[in-house]
Amino acid sequence: MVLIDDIYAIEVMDSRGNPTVQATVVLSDGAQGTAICPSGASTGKKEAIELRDNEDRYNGKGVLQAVDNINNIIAPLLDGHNPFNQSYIDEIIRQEDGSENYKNLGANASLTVSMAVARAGANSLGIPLYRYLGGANALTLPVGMFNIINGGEHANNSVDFQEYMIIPTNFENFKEALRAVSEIYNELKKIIDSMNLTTAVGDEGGFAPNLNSNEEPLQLITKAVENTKYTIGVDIKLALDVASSELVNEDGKYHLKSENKKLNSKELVDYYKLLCDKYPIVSIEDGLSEYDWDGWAYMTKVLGDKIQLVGDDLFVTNKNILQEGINKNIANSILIKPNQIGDVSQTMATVRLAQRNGYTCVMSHRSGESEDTFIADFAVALNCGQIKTGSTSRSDRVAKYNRLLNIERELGGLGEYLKDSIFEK
Ligand code: 2PG
Ligand code: MG
Repeated sequence: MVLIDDIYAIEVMDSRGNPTVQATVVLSDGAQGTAICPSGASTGKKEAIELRDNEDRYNGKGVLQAVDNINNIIAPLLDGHNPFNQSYIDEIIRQEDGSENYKNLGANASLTVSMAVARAGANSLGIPLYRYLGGANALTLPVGMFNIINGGEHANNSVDFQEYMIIPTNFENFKEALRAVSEIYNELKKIIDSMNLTTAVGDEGGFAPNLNSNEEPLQLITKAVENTKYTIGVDIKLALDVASSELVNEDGKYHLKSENKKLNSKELVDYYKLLCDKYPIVSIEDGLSEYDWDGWAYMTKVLGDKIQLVGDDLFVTNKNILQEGINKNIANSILIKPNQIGDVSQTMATVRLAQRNGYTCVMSHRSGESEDTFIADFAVALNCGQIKTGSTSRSDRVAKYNRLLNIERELGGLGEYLKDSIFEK
């Protein structure tokens, strides 16, 4: 029987130049799995705890404590256990931590080991990770949400909304969809350049120019699409991640600094309605803050029958919070970020709950990423149907898209690409 033989961790770099955790799991048959933890900037308050050292080195962002927890606590704990029993492995780590949110061992320790165990298991069996995690049913290539203009916490520009994404909805496969996005992305670069604005990119590889309103990115993206052979509203639809928890001030209002506006929930929803009437927006993430559940109920009532309303900071990939949202008719979709909950099997449980209740699932990167492509396989494994992992630039972002290209090739005619059917309401 194959058993866990060794686990070790080190500190490595993430895409923002901050340290993060890498863990390697070695099995008794010699198979190995390595994983690297992502890290968010606009984090939900109820996310599992990312352990940072808060010492001098790396301006407090060191993760030596989390690394140490893996090397000295988790490794001996899992030694000799069956690597193929993922939920049992995760449960052992959770029990040892003893909290609801991995505040003792760190979710950056637990998740990284959890992912590395899954990878080692897949490698031991000689099958791809998506097949290992999803079985024979893992056949769905996700439609991408590509963040091509960055604002909010992900860039130092004047745009308040965090992410402006394009969704290639009218393509036969992932490969052609990706090509369209790349062509539009490069067209957008020309447009921004011609306005004498910077074409430097933000954390997720989208452009981050200073603009005069939160609508202007939509205008520029529309123009970019129109300059290509693709049709806006038919081939390409739009999505926003407002990350609005970051916009709330002490007065309880949403401050849109670029427009000098202070809006209450209803006024902000009215603003979205206006934008949705003018542009082919099919999805809005964190349109209201994680504390504004009354506002969310209103937004779901007003926009929920037409627009995918994604809860990110709102649900933090947490099954119990999602259940509360389902009970209260809040949102109709959930963002899935494994490090918000801290292990692979709890992430899967949240996806199962969402899918059972008709909530769509969007697999997601964090703004701090690495070359790790776990989420690409995970999206296919869970038949999420959607993924967001940045623009078509920066290796930390395209690594995931490149992985999906390879999965698509591997699946051949058996793979399913959902096109826009996923947004039909
Ligand atoms: C988000 C994410 C990813 P962060 O808000 O959806 O795009 O950002 O990782 O900074 O939370
Ligand atoms: Mg978000």
